Formats: sequence, structure tokens, C-alpha cells
Amino acid sequence: MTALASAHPLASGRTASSRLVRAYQGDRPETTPVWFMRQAGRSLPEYRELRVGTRMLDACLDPAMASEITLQPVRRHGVDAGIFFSDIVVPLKLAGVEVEIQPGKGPVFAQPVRTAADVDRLTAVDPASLGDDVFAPIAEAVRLTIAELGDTPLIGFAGAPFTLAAYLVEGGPSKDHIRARTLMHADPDAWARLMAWAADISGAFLRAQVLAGTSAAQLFDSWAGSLSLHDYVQHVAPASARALSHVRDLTYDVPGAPAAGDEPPAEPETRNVPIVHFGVGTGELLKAMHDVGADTVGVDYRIPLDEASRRLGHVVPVQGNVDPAMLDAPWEVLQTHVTDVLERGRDAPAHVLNLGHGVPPETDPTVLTRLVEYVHGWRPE
Ligand code: 1CP
Repeated sequence: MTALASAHPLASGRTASSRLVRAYQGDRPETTPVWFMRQAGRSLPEYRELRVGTRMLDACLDPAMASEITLQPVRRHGVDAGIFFSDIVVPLKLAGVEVEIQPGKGPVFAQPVRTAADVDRLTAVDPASLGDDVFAPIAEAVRLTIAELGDTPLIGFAGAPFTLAAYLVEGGPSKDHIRARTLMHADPDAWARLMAWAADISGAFLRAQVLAGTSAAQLFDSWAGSLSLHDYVQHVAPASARALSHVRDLTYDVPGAPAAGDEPPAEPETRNVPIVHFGVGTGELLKAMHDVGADTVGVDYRIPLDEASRRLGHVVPVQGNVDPAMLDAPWEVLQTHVTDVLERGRDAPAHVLNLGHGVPPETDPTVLTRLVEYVHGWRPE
């Protein structure tokens, strides 16, 4: 176990009792916390304005700009958390991989990783050799952001090894990630080496964010829904566990209850930095995704939250799962849907309201602000 520095927002107490952190640890605050995946970005005019003339990955590696973009949706919507503005391919770029993010498309790689020789070429860079200096722009952006956020927690994130491999092997976005899934079976050894490397790169990226001050860590396995449970457990879960092991050891103490009457003060309690694990179309994988070392499981909009909670044994906090398509529906339709999500979320020990996937770029941001107000005002019957 490694204790966070005393000035870290969790260790100093600034965010330790926030609604978000409490919910991720299984407590149920009176007000349900809410944030949105992809809350920073193209739905906000202030984001589009700031990004003019700057390429996506350059924006991610400019600490002042990344910090400002992270703060924009927190100021505007009053959400319960910031999510660090970056991308899952940033650590690959920092490791020297030739990648760019093309507008309207996503990450594109100069050299796809298709064969065992390609895997050898990629993994020749030892993730352990990437020192603090490599992650300095990330740590600096996190520090600038938490200085502005006060008691509001910042969430750090990274891509899970499978989702990174889905891009690396395909060379860019793909529908069924078929080449990646072929490599998994055609050359399981090369696949395992690729996954272990991706796990250590993502793990180092996530750890750098948490050490610099994020109060939670989310692993995005966005494309794991293209896998069978068998393939997930056999060929992917060990690498996801390895990625999370890079942050699983990070702890902080919360003071015990003060002395009362003849009772002495309680001992301080040691807690781990909360970890969230999310994927799209992963209804069949929820339990396996929890088992790799997550505290909270993110659920997409394809299965109801009470069913997700049942599959998790009713003991795991859940995050989700408003259908992003509803954001553009009439308010009454959206409100009915969100109320249903909140009610079903009561089946779990705790619930953080979010979307089932990211905010669509054409979303009217005033709808998101109104949604936050509604969630904060909602109380169970
Ligand atoms: O031109 C632009 O403005 C770039 C669009 C954009 C943005 C705003 C991309 C390209 N990435 C991001 C930021 C980003 N990426 C965040 C920011 C924080 C927030 O949520 O507000 C996060 C968490 C990510 C993570 C990410 N990148 C994921 C996992 C989350 C998810 O949405 O499933 C994935 C799959 C990516 C790859 C990626 N990067 C960008 C795009 C358009 C894509 C998806 C491409 C595809 O469909 O395959």
C-alpha cells in the first residue's frame, strides 16, 4: 500500500466526503451525484472557441488548455465532478507511438500493429522507462485543475488494454474490432504481450493523474462489448486487472469518529482511491468487469440499472445509464426516463447518475444543466 501525499484532495479531506467519492465507496448521499462522460468537448461553444487552431492531442498536452477545458462543464453545469480532459491514446503518444486524432473520426495510427513482429516493435519501449518527466504535462494539468475545483473531485481516466488494442491493431476506429479479435486467437502469445504492454502504459498514465490529485480513476473499456464473456475472461481481464494494479495500492486515511462520552476516538480508517470500470454493450460482462478490481461499475443504456445491479449481486455501486439519445427528446420524455433510471439505481448500494455513453456533440448544453438540477432535486418516493 502507498499513502497519497497529505496535500492530495482525498488525504487532506477536501474531496473525501464529497457525494461522488461517498457513492463510489458504497455510501448513499441524500442527493444523487451526477456527471457526464464527454461533458468536456464539442457540445460546449466555449470549448469549440478555445480549440480553434489547436489539434486535439496538442490541446491534451497543453496543461493550461487541458485544465481550462476540464473546468468548463463544471462551471457551466454544476456537475459533481470534473473528468480530466485528455484521451485514451495520449499515453501511447507519450510513449512515442505515431498517432493523431482526426476531427470527426478519432485516433488514427501511422503503423497498425497486425503481426508478432509489429508487437515486438511496439513493445520495445519499456513502459517502466517512462519517467515523471514524460507525464509532466499531465501532472501539471491535473494540479492546475484541482487548484480551481475546491471541494469538487476530479476524475482521472485511462483506456483499458482491449480498447487500446482495438485501435492499435485496426489502425483507427472500427466497427467490430475484428482484426484485434482475430489476433487474440491467431497468436495468443503476441496478443498477451500487446495487452500487458497496453496495461502498463495505461496504468502509468492513470497513476500519474491520481498522484497529481484526482480523487477517482475510471478505466474505459469502451469496446469490450464486442467480446464474448469467455474471450473477455480468458484474453482481456488479466490485462485490465494489471492496468488497475497501478492504482489499486494508492490509499488515504479518513479520521475515525471523535471521542464520545467514555468512548475513545475511533481509529482512522484507510481507504483506496475509488476505481470505476465502464464499457459499452457490456451487460454480459458486468460481473467480470467488477472482478478485475473495480469498486463501481459503469453501465451503458442497453440494460436497466436494477438488472445490472442484480447481475452484480446487489452489492456494487453503479454508474449510469441515461440513454444519450433522450437528450434531444422533449423535456418531459427525458425527465420520465431519468426518473426511471434514478428509481432503478436504488437497487444498488449507491448510484452515480451518468449517461450510458458520451454526450453527443450536437447536444444542447442547456439540457445538461437542467438535468443536473433535476437530479440534484430528486428524492425517492
Ligand atoms: O475534435 C475533437 O474535439 C475531438 C473529440 C474528442 C474529445 C473531446 C476525442 C477524440 N477525445 C476527446 C476527449 C476525451 N476522450 C475524453 C474527455 C473527457 C470527457 O469525458 O469530458 C475522454 C474521457 C476520452 C476517452 C476516449 N477516447 C474513449 C473512451 C470513452 C468513450 O467515449 O467511449 C474513446 C473510445 C476514445 C477514442 C476517441 N477519441 C476521440 C474520438 C472521437 C474517439 C472515438 C472514436 C471511435 O468512435 O472509435
